[in-house]
Amino acid sequence: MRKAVYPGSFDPVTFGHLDIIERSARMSDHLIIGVLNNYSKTPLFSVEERVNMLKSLTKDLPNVEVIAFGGLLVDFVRANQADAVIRGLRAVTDFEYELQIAQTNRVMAPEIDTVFLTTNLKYSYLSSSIVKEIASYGGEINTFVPPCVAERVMKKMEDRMK
Ligand code: COD
Repeated sequence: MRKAVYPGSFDPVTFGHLDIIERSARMSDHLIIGVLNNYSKTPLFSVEERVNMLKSLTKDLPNVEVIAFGGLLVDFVRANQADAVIRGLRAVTDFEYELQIAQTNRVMAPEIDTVFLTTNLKYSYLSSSIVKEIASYGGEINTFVPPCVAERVMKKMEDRMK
């Protein structure tokens, strides 16, 4: 792939996301991580915080760029002249949702293909929501996210209790 976009909420980024990022960076000349600025949801981290965490975690991958986006994914992909969207698949439950989004995007932008990477088995159960759920009860999350992310998640949870 020449230029690919890996979009997501990354609230927060997990080892599952990072595994997909490393693998897709190896498969593309240039990889853009598109971080959704979703005005209808209240994320744990602001879009700036999510972008900064991803920038710091991918600083050693020279062909990776991190950019926030709002609006339609296909518009973002077109604006950046990318030719493919990367998505991760964990289980059959992901498949139906992902297929619907991929088909819809393809109707809106036939020139853009979606490429699915299957999860690393180690992270097949892992999601940002699970990480937040565990952290909200004070559980240990270092197995699921890098230390710098774990620290920030725990700090957010503490601030919420105040
Ligand atoms: N292993 C492998 N892959 C994983 C793992 C894991 N453990 N965890 C997550 N992933 C994958 C997900 O399957 C997904 O492909 C990607 O990583 C990002 O995951 P999330 O949860 O951070 O991000 P999502 O799924 O909430 O992102 C949704 C989008 C931002 C892509 C979507 O809402 C979007 O495109 N919004 C813009 C509006 C639009 O264009 N909508 C589509 C029209 S139908």
